[in-house]
Amino acid sequence: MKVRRYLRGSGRVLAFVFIASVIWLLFDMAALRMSLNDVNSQLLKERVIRERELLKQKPRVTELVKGGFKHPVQRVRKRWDEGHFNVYLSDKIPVDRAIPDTRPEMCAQNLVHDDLPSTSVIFCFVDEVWSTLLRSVHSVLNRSPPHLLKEIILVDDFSTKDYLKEPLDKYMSQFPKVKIIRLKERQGLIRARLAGAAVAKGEVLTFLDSHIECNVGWLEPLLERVYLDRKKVPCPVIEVISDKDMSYMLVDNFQRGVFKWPLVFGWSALPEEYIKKHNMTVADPIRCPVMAGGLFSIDKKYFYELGAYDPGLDVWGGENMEISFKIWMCGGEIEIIPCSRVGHIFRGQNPYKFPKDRQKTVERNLVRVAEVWLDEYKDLFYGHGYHHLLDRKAIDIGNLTEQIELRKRLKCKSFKWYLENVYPDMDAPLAKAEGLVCEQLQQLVFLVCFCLLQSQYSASLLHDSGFGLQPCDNTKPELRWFHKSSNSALVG
Ligand SMILES: *[C@@H]1O[C@H](CO)[C@@H](O)[C@H](O)[C@H]1NC(C)=O
Ligand SMILES: *[C@@H]1O[C@H](CO)[C@@H](O)[C@H](O)[C@H]1NC(C)=O
Ligand SMILES: [Mn+2]
Repeated sequence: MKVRRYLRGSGRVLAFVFIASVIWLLFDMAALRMSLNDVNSQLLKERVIRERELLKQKPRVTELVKGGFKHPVQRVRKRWDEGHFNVYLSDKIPVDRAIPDTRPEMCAQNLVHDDLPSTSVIFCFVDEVWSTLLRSVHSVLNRSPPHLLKEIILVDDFSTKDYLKEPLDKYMSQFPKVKIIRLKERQGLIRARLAGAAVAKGEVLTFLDSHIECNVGWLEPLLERVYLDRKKVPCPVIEVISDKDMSYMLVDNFQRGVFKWPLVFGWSALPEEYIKKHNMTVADPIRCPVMAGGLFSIDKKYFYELGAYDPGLDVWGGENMEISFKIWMCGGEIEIIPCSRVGHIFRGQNPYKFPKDRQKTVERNLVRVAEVWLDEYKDLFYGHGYHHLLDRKAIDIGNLTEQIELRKRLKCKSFKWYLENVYPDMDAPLAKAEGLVCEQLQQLVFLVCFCLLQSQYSASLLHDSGFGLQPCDNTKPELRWFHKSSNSALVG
């Protein structure tokens, strides 16, 4: 009896000790885990800061796509050309991987209306890499509130890869929201988007590139802006997925899309004074003179009111200029929404074939944009080395009547208004060249009229000295002027 009681007693003690140590162990593990989390988030933060520093030193995107190739792995190299990024690595990474939530801190607390419009997400692709296409789709499925995501429309612009046919149909059939449209011949990005928009059922169209990853909470802030004003066209911040190691990298704050002559898209930070004057925080929407073009949301009805894209534009190029000028000049606004973030693989070059001569197609598109939207400023466009495009016998830009009518019908404002109100820090000198040789004027602020006439031109224009001055006239090859900041030679 005594022994048993003793045993029971010691059993109790043992049990107590056991339970106590289990509790202690659990406590210890929790503490360890917390500190690990701390270390992890600290590491992430440090990495993000380091990457931000790195990016600051570099021009935003160019350096990233130029940088040397460092993986000596044969297999990586072999598969690089399939997409002009690390396809081998991309195939190894889960299609629904986690990425760091890079939003400014206050974004997570932002409230949105509970009756936001729904959206159709439209991906256009041609011969996209399997794993990146899937990762793009999964990121939308996983990080969009289901009630706001009406559907995902995949527009296959006549891809040649077999895996994008039945295997893609089969894979996507497990997601009722995903629809696939196949174009019968290669149409190019612009017409592929129009084909996607034509079947979209959501109230808002959201266009995305097919090698992206949407970040946490990417959709709500975009739809909130459209909800507040249907003429707002919000774009997410485009972050960088490294083409070499697929890591997700931050970009600088306060970046917006701009253009330089002759209508070349680029990024530039908001001027410091502007940020101060408007008390802007890193989470505030940023007015954006030109959208990059790949990623944006737009009210569907408004998109069609604006005439969608000029259907005369071909394949790719200039369409972001066209829709940007159209939106701003015809009463809308383009914004970059820092609380909405989407990573994008910037590739060194397009992996797929351009159906026509790439340079010629883009130039032709830009001429259409310049002729319809730039008013008197189109001289600046041509003056920056595009003078050869004035020769309408050499380049057929198509019929502009409908686009010009559209601009009248929508009562759109002038390009001068756009420059003054939307992009006031742009250099756009409207010093109309009047036959003055003004070579001594430095910089790009003034137009240089260079219409020195030499003796091969009609003698009546010449003075005794063998050269003469004439008002510049862009319609005559010998009297065209060139912009001094342009890289092209001053003599045409
Ligand atoms: C910015 O903040 C200052 C003080 O914090 C205030 O006086 C000023 O009115 C604000 N400006 C704007 C445009 O909100
Ligand atoms: C251009 O299009 C308009 C209307 O679409 C048409 O009336 C006009 O004849 C066309 N011009 C040419 C040169 O084809
Ligand atoms: Mn892209």
